[in-house]
Amino acid sequence: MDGVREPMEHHRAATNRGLAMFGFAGFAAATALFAVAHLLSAFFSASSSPLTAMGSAFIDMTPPWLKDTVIAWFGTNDKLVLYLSLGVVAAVVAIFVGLLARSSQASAIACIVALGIAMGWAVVSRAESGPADVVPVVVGTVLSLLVLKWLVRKAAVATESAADDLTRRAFLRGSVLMVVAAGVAAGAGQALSATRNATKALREALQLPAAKTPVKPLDPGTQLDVAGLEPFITPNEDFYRIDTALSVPRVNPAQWSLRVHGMVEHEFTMSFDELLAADLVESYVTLTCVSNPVGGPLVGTAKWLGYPLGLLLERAGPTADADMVFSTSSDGFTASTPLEVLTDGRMALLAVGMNREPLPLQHGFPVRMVVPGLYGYVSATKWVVDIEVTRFADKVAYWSTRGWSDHGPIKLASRVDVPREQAKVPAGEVVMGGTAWAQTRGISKVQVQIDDGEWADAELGAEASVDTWRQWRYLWEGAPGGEHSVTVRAVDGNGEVQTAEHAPPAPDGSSGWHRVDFTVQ
Ligand SMILES: Nc1nc2c(c(=O)[nH]1)N[C@H]1C(S)=C(S)[C@@H](COP(=O)(O)O)O[C@H]1N2
Ligand SMILES: [Mo]
Repeated sequence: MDGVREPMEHHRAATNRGLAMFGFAGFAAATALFAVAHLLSAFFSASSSPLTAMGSAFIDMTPPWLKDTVIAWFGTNDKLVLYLSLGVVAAVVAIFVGLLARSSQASAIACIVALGIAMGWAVVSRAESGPADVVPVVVGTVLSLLVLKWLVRKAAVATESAADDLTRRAFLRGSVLMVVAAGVAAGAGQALSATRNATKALREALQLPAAKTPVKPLDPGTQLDVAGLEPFITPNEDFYRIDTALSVPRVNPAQWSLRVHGMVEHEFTMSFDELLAADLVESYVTLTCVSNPVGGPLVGTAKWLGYPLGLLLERAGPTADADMVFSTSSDGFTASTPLEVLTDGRMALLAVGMNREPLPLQHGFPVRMVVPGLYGYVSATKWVVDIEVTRFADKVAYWSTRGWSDHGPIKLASRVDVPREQAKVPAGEVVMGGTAWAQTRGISKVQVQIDDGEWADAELGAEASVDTWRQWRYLWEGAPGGEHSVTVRAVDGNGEVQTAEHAPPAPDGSSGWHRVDFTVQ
């Protein structure tokens, strides 16, 4: 009696098969969510993967006795046990949501959205997460909704009474495809995070050599005593970051090398060890972004450790008709730096250290360029791997092909940090302060103007070098109540007065005086 069944039995088998299909649709949707979120998390903080975040949240909520029991039973496999348990719970929930979708898609969608919110919450509540770290969970959740909708439709068709093997196979093919694709995504995410973490660990383990030529200790007078003034040395974690990299390049120092070539007598390639073994120097340099608006924050000062680019080029021996150094980063960014700037004796560096640490990953680990006096886009190539000596007539760098000037000397600028825009300050003595920069020329004077009054000289902080900014302070005694403004302008080491003429950042840097409006109460 093969192939012939009683109608009731047949009905029951079909129902069971239907349940299995809907359950599997839920499972596949959940797999898509975790896998895609895990893949994307490689580009965000480590805890942006929902599995990691939920695991960490779970560990934090576990009572000590349970933690001790798990560790006693499973030893160092405790994390594996945690992930497996989470996986089983997630699978059960996912199957339940799939079954729910059979009778009510709306309830299933509501469940997934609620779970997405819970996972997003687990992610952002981790100490090391920022708001952007929810992106993987959000994308994963949206994707899993689409997968569920798609597979539930297929399952519905396959469980109709008129359904045949063809529709059932279509469902099977679709869901297996989803799970396999999810596996591939999760594996890729795992591999990506592993290289990321490996680079982080390599950086943390790296011991930079001391400078052969240390810079003289900073004069304490470089830092003026004004509450709210940006510090003279910008801490690495507060240093502005500008680059075209969607995800921070991960360069293994052991695999890093710099190729120096082009219009030179001797081409050569340098390894990271060779660079560290060279005579390194230190210097304080203020970096500035060409996109910094008047009064803006895209400027910072660090103590850099590196090898002079002038010596590197001397070793290569540029030919007489070369006039430009074209540097390329591991991710394809390029900058054109005038050759003359790199050989005129200023402290242009192939830098490995920033404020006594290896370069942070987002600031160019393991090697970047730092050139005093030029905006970053024509000089400060991070993750630099290639230096070609060439001519402006022959090559155009990344931002210059997009309308920015191919030369980028930093313009004389000054800024009011205190009082802040729209601040309310008590009457009497108003303390004002800020900073001014004209790298390679230095700052010789800063003046402030209250409302439409006379320009008055501000007090200057000590000068660390002509390549750094210089702080200023001004006390306004007997300030009357009401609305006021302060405008600042600087004079550089050559006696040039900062221009009042307003220019936007494009194409070669902003200009104009910074003015702050505030109220004396
Ligand atoms: N590889 C790479 N290097 C780069 C850039 C970039 O986009 N990619 N941007 C440059 C620009 S425009 C600036 S202002 C500085 C900023 O350096 P920071 O992020 O360390 O402050 O890096 C420069 N170096
Ligand atoms: Mo920049």
